[in-house]
Amino acid sequence: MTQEQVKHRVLGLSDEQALEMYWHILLARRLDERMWILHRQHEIAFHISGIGHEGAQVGAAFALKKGYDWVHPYYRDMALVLTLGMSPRELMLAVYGKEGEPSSGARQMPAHFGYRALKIVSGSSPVATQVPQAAGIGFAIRYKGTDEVVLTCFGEGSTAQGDFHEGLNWAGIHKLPVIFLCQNNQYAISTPVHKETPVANIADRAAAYGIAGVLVDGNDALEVYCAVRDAVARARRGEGATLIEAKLYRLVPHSSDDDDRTYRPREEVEAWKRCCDPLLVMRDYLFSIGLLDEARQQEYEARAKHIVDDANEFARNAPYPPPESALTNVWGELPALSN
Ligand SMILES: Cc1ncc(C[n+]2csc(CCOP(=O)(O)OP(=O)(O)O)c2C)c(N)n1
Ligand SMILES: [Mg+2]
Repeated sequence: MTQEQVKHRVLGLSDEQALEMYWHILLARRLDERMWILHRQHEIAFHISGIGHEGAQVGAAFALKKGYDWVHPYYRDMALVLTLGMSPRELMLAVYGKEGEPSSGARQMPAHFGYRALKIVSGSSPVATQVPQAAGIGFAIRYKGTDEVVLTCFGEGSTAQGDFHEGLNWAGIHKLPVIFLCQNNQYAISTPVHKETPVANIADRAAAYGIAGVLVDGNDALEVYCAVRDAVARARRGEGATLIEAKLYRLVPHSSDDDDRTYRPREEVEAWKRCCDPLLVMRDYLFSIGLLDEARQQEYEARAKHIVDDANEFARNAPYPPPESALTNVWGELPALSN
């Protein structure tokens, strides 16, 4: 392989950027794993995990201008928001429900990521509501005449919701600068993909709305980077929206409160872990081109452990919001409370 044939360089990414991608995948994974442990230790109430999705999310984040473009994520997007600039301490505050958590001041469930300075818009719990809202942000961008774009994410099950179709229709009619990133992890909780939709590929649905549809290997951060980068370029040129389907696999249960042994065989999960874990895909790639070696890998692991330990300590010791602040930012003017 010549230097020019090295995949990330062909895509215009430096060696440092490729390593940085791997670092974010690794850090998100270790942070996520710690949250599972904290849940099992009864330290936190709930966790919904992005394990298996990190490659797609980190690849997408690298294709955006951080703090300039808008992002309307969904609950699995911890690796995405981490790469965009939310800190492990902030993310840990959220799962503990502690004061200073940036998404909602600990009023929302965790994983409803929001961050005003990074233009990350917090979502609602009903799935796919972010899709028409992202189209609305796209409409506002067109109205203002800037070259910002908006990225929104959702699962393949969410494409059965009316909101998905309305959002894409609107984006298609008005040629809006929106990137719709579907993270197809094969399941909507216990429902397998063939019972969610009659089409083979979610990306095929784009044609019905007159927008570009792209199917990509969601386990490969570089492939997703490439697809999102091209979609961003189209959107900035005024050529409208793109629906990207990143095929991947949820390597863990739906949430801390789900037991996936009741609906999918262990062999299936193990097979996906072996072939397609995005952390290993990126690691193998970097080893194969000599950018990563065992010593550096160990150094990264130690650094990730240190950061996760620090975030955990910080959040565990942080105070809860005072009870009397429960209605802050809920009412413009506090109504009189009757007994
Ligand atoms: C409108 C609505 N229906 C049902 C739910 C309950 N629910 C939460 S997550 C989820 C699965 C969504 O699956 P998918 O869109 O594939 O995303 P994934 O969780 O697999 O990433 C469901 C049914 C909900 N939050 N909102
Ligand atoms: Mg799904």
